Amino acid sequence: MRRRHFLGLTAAALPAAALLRNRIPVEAAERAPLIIPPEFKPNGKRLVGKELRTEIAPGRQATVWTVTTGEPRPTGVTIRTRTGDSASVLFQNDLRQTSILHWHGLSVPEKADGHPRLAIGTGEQYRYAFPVKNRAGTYWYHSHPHHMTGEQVYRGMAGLFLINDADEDALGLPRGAREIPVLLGERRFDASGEFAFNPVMHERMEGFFGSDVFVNGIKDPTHNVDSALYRLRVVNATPSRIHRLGLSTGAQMTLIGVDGGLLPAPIRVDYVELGTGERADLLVDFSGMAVGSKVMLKSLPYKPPYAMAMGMGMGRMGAGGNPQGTELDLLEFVVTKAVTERGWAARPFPAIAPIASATASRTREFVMQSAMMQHTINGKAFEMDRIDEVVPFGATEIWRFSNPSQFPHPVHLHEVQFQVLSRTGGRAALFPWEGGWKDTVMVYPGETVEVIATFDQHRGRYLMHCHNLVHEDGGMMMNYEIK
Ligand SMILES: [Cu+2]
Repeated sequence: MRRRHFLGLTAAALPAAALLRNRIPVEAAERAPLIIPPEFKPNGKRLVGKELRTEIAPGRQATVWTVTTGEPRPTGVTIRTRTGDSASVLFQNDLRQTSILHWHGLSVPEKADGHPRLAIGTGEQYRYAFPVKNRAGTYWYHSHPHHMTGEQVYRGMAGLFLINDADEDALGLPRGAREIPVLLGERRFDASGEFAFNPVMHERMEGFFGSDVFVNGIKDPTHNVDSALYRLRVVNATPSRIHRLGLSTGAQMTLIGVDGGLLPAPIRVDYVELGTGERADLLVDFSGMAVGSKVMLKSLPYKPPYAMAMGMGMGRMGAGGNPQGTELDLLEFVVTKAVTERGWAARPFPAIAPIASATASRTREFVMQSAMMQHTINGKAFEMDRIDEVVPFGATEIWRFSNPSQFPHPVHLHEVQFQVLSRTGGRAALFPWEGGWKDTVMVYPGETVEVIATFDQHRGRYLMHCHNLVHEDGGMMMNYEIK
């Protein structure tokens, strides 16, 4: 009672202007046209990591660090290729920091994986060449230098890496203008209108959160659509946010794929939760909607599991941005053209054979801990040249991640796609967006999650780490070698 009374008084004491500012309806806000980044085949193309000024909204410029073939754009170019093709890319680092690109979700030779020890200096170049082994899916790339991944990805060093294959072609999924990349980011502004990245003490533990939503580098975007079925390739490229993606209309979406490509069958969902690094391949249906209809892709509100422990008061002192679980408008769709088409008919999706637990030669345990201003795996912070685990080439193993900390950890493995076997503690369930092949899995406080993978594509040194970029840069990362 006392607490409720206190909160009531506080609200009443807020200046009227502050209350009003929080109640501006979506319609009143000016939204910027979404940009669709240009697509390139990885056939020797030079990609430059570069600091440049570009429009992030009509009439509003800001400095971004991004990956470009030359033109100033607010987000990285999209790479598109096919399974079985070969990829070659020349990365040129024109940033004022060391950098290197990692192809998130791809199985590539050690030299092409973008391990932080391979980071190059300003003005240097790095040549990547690898066969495209992965099946069709929504993969992505981002920079991966040690201690600076958070800031670089936050400032724009990321883009989509799309792979198509014959199995996927046969499904007749929406394509061309009906296929939309949705790279989710967020920023805060400093007094001069530039992006600020300055995590305070609490944010070095929980994570860094923006005050403004960006999609494909555009702040608060809108996109015109036909009254038809669309495919959204959603990548959570925020530093730390767990998005609960849903539609403002309450309509269901069809989840067709996750990190490592198509699910064994489409699933109707009310929402999909994506931690940093995770992807969702979604069908959203605007058919039958009248011209002028608006649909918002939202981050639906939820209660983060650690809110009770940290509180919203003293614990967040000095922190900014929208707290985890805040309701956010991400991307507005406006139906501007009525079309009548035969609807998409779901055909059988390619099957995925489960990896049997019995085929695992061993189980490894990993304790993902954030405590006393440190982020560790099995009590150790990352060291560039220490090999923490050695996996025999060809082995199938179960990796068990437990989280005794107060903060969620989206755990990512380089090189392999895995299957999620179980979750005990916490939410104690697996979710529709955790089927099929995954490379990043969310481990909430109190949870233990088991995944199974076969390490049979390349030998060499790879990484396992938390993909909350603040945790990763803070040391929650380890080397493993496939030998
Ligand atoms: Cu983490």
